[in-house]
Amino acid sequence: MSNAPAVVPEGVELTDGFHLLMDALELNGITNIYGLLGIPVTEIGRMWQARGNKFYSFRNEQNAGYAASVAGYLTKKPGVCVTVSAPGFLNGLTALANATTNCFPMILISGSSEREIVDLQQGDYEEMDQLNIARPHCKASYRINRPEDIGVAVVRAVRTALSGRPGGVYLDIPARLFSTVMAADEGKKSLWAPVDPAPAQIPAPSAVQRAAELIKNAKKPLILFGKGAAYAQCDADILAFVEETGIPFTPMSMAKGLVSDLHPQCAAAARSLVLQESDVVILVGARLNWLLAHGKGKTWGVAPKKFVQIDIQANEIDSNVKIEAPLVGDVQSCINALRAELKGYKSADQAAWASSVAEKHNSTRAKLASKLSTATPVMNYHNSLGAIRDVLKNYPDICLVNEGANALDNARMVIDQYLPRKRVDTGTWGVMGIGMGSAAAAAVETGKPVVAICGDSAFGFSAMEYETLTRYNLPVTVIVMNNGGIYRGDEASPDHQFSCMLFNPNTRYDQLSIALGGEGVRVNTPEELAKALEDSIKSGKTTIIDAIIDPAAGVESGRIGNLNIVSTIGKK
Ligand code: ADP
Ligand code: TZD
Ligand code: MG
Repeated sequence: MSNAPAVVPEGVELTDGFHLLMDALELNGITNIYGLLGIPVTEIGRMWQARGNKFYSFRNEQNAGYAASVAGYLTKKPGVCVTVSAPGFLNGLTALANATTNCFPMILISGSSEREIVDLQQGDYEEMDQLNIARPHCKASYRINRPEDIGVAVVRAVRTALSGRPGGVYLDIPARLFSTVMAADEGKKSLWAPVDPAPAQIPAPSAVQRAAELIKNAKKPLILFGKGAAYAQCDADILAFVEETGIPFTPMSMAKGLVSDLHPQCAAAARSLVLQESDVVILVGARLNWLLAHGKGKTWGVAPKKFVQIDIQANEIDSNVKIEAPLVGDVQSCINALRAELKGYKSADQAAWASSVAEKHNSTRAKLASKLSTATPVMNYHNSLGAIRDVLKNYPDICLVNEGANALDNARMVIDQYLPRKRVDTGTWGVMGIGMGSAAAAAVETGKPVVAICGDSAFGFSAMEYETLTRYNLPVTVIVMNNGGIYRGDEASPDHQFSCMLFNPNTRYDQLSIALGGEGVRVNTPEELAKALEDSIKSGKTTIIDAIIDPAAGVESGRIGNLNIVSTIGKK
C-alpha cells in the first residue's frame, strides 16, 4: 500500500482528496452535511459551504450523527456526518450504530491519523484503529487510501447504506489523503453516480400466493406497520392495500400516520385486543423484536396465530417465531404483488371482526379523551399532551420528535399523526438524546416546522445542541416535560445526597433558551401550554416551552416497567 502522491507532470491541472470527496458527494446527490470540524477535516466544512452547499455544524458529533441518520430516514438518501478522529469518531459512532439498528441509511466520514503510526501504536495525535472499531457497528467499514479510490468508495458507501436493509456505513479517511494530489482530469474520470442504488426486490410469485391464501382464509386478520413501511415511501400503495382489504391496522410508533390515526380501520387504541385475538398478522416492515414482545407470550394471547412477514432482509424471517408466509422483498413490490393476488377479495367474516375492533378502538379513545380534558392542580401527562394534541391537529405536516419515558409513551398514545414520516422517536434502542439532532434534521430536510416533546432527562442529553437550532434559525419548538427527574420528580432523597433520579428543581429550561439565543416560556396549565405552542409555531422562532408537570405523575420506566429489573432483597 502506498498513499504517496502520484507523480504528476508539471503544468497539469491538479485536484486533491478534499476536492474529490466533495465532487463525489455532490455527484451522489448529497447537499447537506452534518458534522463537527477540527483536525484533519476542517477544510471539508469550509469548502462544502463555499460551493453553496449546507454544512450543519453541531456541538457534539453524536447529535450531528443522529441528525444525519434522521435525514437518511426522511429522504431515503444516506445522511452524511463528518467528524474528526478518535474521540469525535467515537461520538459519531454511537449515532452510526443507532442508525444501523434502526435501518436508517447513513454514512459516517471520519478523518483518521496516519496509518503507519497508528498500526505500530506509536502514539499519533488522536490515534485509533477506527476502521476496525466501526466494523461491528455498521453494515460496512471502508478505508480510502488513494485519491483515485474516493469515487468508488463513496459510491460503494451509498449503495451499501441504501440497498437491502438500509443502515450505516463508515468511511475512514487518513489525514494525508485529503491533501494528496492527482491530475484533475484523471480524478474526474474516477467519479460516478451509482445506477439504481436501492433496487426493487420482487417477491417470488409462489410466496405471494402463499401469503394471499393465508389472508383469504383468515377470520381475524391484522396489518402491523413498522418504520420500514414508512421508510419505503410507497404511501399511496399502502393506503390502497388497507382500504381494498378492509383489514384493521395498527402502527408501530414511527409508522404512525403512514395511514392516518383517524382512519376508520386504525386499531391503535385496540392494540391489546388485536394482538391477542387476531389469527393472521401481516407484518409490514416491522421486526418481531422486544417492541413486539418477540411475537409471543401474553401480549399475543392464546389464540393460534399465523404470520405473513414482508421484509427486505431474508434472515429477519423466523427470527423469533415461525413465519408461515414470508414475503422477502421491498415493501412496495410486496404490497402491490399482494394487492394483485387479493384483487376483489373482502371476506364477510372479516367485516364482523373489523367492526368489533373499531368498537373497541373508539371506546378506548373516548375514555382517553375524558382524561385529556380533566384539569388537575398541576399538569399531568394527559392534560398537557391533550392540549398539545389539540394544537397539532391544525398542523398535520409538522414533524414531531419525541423522547423520554413517560413523555414518550404518553405522547405516542395521545398525539395523533395524520401523515407519513411525521414522527421521529427513540427508535429500536429507546435511546435518549436523539432530540435536538433529530429536530434539526427534520426541520432542515422537510423545510417545515418541528415540535420536539422531550422528557427533562432526555432533553439534557442533547440540550447544548439547542444553540445549533437557534444558530440556523430553525423553526423548532422544544417542549420540555419538566417533572424534575427520570420518570418522576418526587423520589425521596437519602439523607446524605440528592436522589440519583432527580434534577435540580430550580432548572429553568425557558431561560436556557433565552441564553442560547431563542425564545423561552414557562407554562403551568394546559391553556398556557396550548397558547405558547400556537404562538411559537406561528412565529417560526426557535423556542423552548418549559412545561411544569406534576412530579408524581410519571411511572417508573414509563410503559416498559415490565422490563425493569428490581432487587427483592433487603427491601422493607
Ligand atoms: P418498528 O420498530 O417500527 O417495528 P423495525 O425497525 O423493527 O420497525 O423494522 C423495520 C424493518 O423494515 C426491518 O426489518 C427492515 O429490514 C425492514 N425494511 C426497511 N426498509 C424496507 C423496505 N424498503 N422494504 C422492506 N423492508 C424494509
Ligand atoms: N441513556 C440512554 C442513552 N438511553 C436510555 N434509554 C437511558 C439512558 C435510560 N433511560 C430511559 O430508558 S428513559 C430515561 C433514561 C435515562 C429518561 C426518562 O426521563 P425523562 O422522561 O425525564 O426523559 P419522563 O417523562 O420523566 O419519564
Ligand atoms: Mg422527566
